[in-house]
Amino acid sequence: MNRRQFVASLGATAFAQNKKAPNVLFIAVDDLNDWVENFGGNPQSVTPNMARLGARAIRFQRAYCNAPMCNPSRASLMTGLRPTTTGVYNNSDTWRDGAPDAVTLPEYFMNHGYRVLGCGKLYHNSQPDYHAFHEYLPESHPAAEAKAEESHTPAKSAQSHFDWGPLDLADEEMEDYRYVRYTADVLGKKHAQPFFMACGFKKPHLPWYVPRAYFDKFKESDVKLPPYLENDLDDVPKSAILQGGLRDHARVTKNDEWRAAIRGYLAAINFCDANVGRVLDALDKGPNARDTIVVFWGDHGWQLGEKNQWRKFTLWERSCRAPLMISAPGVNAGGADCLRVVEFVDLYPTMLDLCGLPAKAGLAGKSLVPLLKDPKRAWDGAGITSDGPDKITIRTEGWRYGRFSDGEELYDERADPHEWKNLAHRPETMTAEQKKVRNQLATRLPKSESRKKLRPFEQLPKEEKDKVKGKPREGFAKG
Ligand SMILES: [Ca+2]
Ligand SMILES: [Ca+2]
Repeated sequence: MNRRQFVASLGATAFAQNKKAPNVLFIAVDDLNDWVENFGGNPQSVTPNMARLGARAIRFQRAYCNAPMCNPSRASLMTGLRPTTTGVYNNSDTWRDGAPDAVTLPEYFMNHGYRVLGCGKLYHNSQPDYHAFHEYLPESHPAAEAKAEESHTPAKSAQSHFDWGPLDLADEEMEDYRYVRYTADVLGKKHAQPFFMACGFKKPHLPWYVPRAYFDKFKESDVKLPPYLENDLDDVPKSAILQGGLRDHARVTKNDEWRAAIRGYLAAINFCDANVGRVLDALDKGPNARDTIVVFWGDHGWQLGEKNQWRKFTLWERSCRAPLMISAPGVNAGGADCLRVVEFVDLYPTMLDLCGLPAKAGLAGKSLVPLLKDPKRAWDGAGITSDGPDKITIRTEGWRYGRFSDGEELYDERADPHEWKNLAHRPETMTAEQKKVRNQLATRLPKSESRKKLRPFEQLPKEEKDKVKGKPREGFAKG
């Protein structure tokens, strides 16, 4: 079969009526937790455009990242391999060291006739795997945005990037707008080949500096605090606690800035929502609206004071749950919730299945296409999130079990959605049923956890760094 015939044969399963394989719009959002309309994380969050996408997508309400921070979460999603397999657990790890032979998701699409384009943050800073793209608009912080950030007055609790506040700047001057422009341009054109357009937005990652209009939509005094139990951490293993998160919380509460900080995150999410809306507008108005799959995901959750913790880096629901929506015209009409447990390693096989590409051996996840067709069907899913060897958690529909070097956790999610009562804190008080659940969940964890030492990326010599980064096949885009 020649290449043209091969491309024409793509999409045979899911898109039987269409002649061309479907395009893919792949939207990654940095540090967006479930404070998204229709995901229920915070009813005060304003995300009409994400909701607009949700109205035509299956909204995976129980989607879990496989690592609770940028680099390992994204490396895992893009390679389809678990952190326990690759040993990529930290932001500093050179992820290619852990997965030297992996063909990443964009590269697989490239190898199967797709035109693959990328912009913004798809991988953690400095390790973008450019060679998997025909063209790439790399991350770059506009001078006007940097200047506006400098003249901003820091919050009292500010510490390095942990800060928020309005910028007197137009949306068009913000970094994320560069990615809007590039993506909209691709979506607005007709393409000879099916395309895979990957767009990585950086807000709502810290610092929460966004144009003033977004702050003006939220009043600090109206902000509600998240569900909170003061002595919540008394019954958890010590290594489950993020010490830096405790320090953040002490600063924020001492300075009486809890509401102000939440307002900052809400504003940053609302800004991101506007950008998502612009991309959706470009898709809807352009020639690709009918045959483009949209996949939308946040790379992990975020804590804003729950359990006295801020940021991600922990193995509780707030940190592991992330929004995932898949709109697949022709497969489902969308506008429905899926309550089955899925995890980000499922995305790789799902995308191949949806686009009719040959299945790839050795991937950790399983295709979610059956759930896209019938979101209520039975599904024996589990979300496994790792934060290093001996720090791992597994989530099923009813339970979360965590295993640490210094203890265990078991939460009954139906009775205790905020994970306040660790049933495994005192094993002698566990019921027979709880012990049975714990044992069942423990057997579903990976049998081994990689302890391979990976080189810290920032310490590599320049030529090694450049090799890891690679180059786009046709060069960098300007914008
Ligand atoms: Ca992130
Ligand atoms: Ca507790």
